[in-house]
Amino acid sequence: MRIDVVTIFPQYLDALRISLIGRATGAGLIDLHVHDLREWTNDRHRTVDDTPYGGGPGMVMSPEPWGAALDDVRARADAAPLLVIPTPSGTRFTQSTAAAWSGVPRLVFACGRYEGIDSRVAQHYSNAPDWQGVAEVSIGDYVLAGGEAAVLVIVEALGRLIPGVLGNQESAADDSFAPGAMADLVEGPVFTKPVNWRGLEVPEVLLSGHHGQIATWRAAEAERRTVQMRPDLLPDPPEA
Ligand code: 6GU
Repeated sequence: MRIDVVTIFPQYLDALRISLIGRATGAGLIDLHVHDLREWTNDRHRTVDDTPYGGGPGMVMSPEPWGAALDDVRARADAAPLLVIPTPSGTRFTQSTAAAWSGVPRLVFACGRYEGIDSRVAQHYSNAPDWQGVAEVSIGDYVLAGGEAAVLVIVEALGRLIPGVLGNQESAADDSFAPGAMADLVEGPVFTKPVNWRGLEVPEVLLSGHHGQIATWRAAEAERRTVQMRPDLLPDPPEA
């Protein structure tokens, strides 16, 4: 998979060069390219924003540098990309979005700052030939200062679902929210050695070697933990 990220803070994305995603990039499973939006400005101050039409606080990112950057980045590989624009006003990015995008050959991320990117950028690329469309997504109901932290989240979530990125030791099959039996449940508690730590014992069943009983216990714990921590995930959620 090829991933391009356009941002005014390229160093913010350095975190993608370490840990699991860094290893996947080193192994050739992810081809990561980070670009500085200001390289597509022409003025002495490398301006990327302007005041909002209609008035109001803050600044809006101008469409011109974005159009120039995205056209250029598009041309650097053959595959038509999906353009992802992280924004608190987007549709929710979920585990199923991550699973779907883990199979997309090419993603381009446009990181907005300030009050966001002029809306015509999303409009233009959603109808542009040589693009697979535009996804405006939010990672949750809070406001970040820019899209960069959201891109770290999104790339880590989808990257670990690319075949070969996780070893067998770290299978994604029984993650919280994984499709199948555990869909819409969070994972239950986990334990390792020692069997007694500060007077707290590991549940007996986990020491029993009874795989059937262990699976039943884990399913019940996932259910219990979901009720306790995430009642909104249950079929009939109580009013928030
Ligand atoms: Cl994707 N971007 C920004 N700036 N804030 C957010 C967000 C994204 N998701 C939640 N808050």
